[in-house]
Amino acid sequence: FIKPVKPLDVMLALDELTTPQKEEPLRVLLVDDEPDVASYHALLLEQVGMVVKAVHLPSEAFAALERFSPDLLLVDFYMPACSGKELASIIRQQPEYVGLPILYLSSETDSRKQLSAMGAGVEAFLTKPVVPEELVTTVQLHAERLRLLRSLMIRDSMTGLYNHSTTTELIGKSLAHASRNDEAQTMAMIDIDSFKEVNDTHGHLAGDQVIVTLARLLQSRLRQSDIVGRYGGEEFVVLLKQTTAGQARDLMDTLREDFSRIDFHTSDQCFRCTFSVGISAFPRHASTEPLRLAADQALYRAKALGRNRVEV
Ligand code: GH3
Ligand code: MG
Ligand code: MG
Ligand code: MG
Repeated sequence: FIKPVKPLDVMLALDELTTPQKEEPLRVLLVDDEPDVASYHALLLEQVGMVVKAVHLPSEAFAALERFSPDLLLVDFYMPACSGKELASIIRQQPEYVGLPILYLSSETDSRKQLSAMGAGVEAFLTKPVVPEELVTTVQLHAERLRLLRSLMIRDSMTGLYNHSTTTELIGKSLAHASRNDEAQTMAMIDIDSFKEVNDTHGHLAGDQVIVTLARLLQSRLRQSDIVGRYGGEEFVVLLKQTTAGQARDLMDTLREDFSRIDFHTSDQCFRCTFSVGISAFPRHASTEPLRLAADQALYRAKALGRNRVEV
């Protein structure tokens, strides 16, 4: 899994990552008792690239919510088994769906009835027959806002990496999985060297640029399945799946070398930066806290031995 190293590769990978990453298509769950109506609405949304699942009974909605994990729910207001309002109220009571955008779709045009239906805490009431552009735009608007809110909660806004609490949670889950499958995993704790000096010499903005660049380097060179988080200011944590300490050391050493060759520019100066790494291995350290502690101690050794190095 160690990709070949050339400074050019690093810069290319960084360039790719400065452009926004391709978004996953929006997912919409549709609940409508009339299959023809449902497929027409599904078609309108699929035409603009969304992924749509339609169910025809309100009772099917919960299983579909769980399995399909949509970004938005589109509910028919009048259905024989249970009204859209009843369904929306029940869904809203579940903590995990508190933020899920719910839109009604109905032939009901009486504004008083519409207003009363909104009492269930839904975002909008669209009337049938729907204007296609209105459906698409309203769905996009609400679903994208939910995506943004979710991302703010789990990621660090500066780098886009997982934030501290998400990183800790994901590492816990990953180690539990590793334990069940007798899998070797490795933690790497990364800390930028003499970063206070970088800030003092080149300014806070240049410092930020270094942090973002390192984040992108890690994200572009590690596997999709690895966990990469910003643990604190200039400190990052990586959990490498199916990787021994020796493999992790080689990989981190390659990244360390690549990073140290990147030129950072301010208006009048060019500078370089390094980082140090501490590595610890699971199952030698059998849970998150001992693993983190061991990585931290290894990092401390790397700093004490002169920085710009990897210690296990
Ligand atoms: P060492 O090699 O021992 O790690 O030295 P250091 O200077 O990197 O360590 P120290 O922990 O003393 O300093 C870290 C500095 O990182 C202090 C803090 O102001 C800075 N910092 C933390 N978060 C950010 C950030 O988001 N942006 C910038 N520009 N600086 C940050
Ligand atoms: Mg109906
Ligand atoms: Mg630090
Ligand atoms: Mg530091």
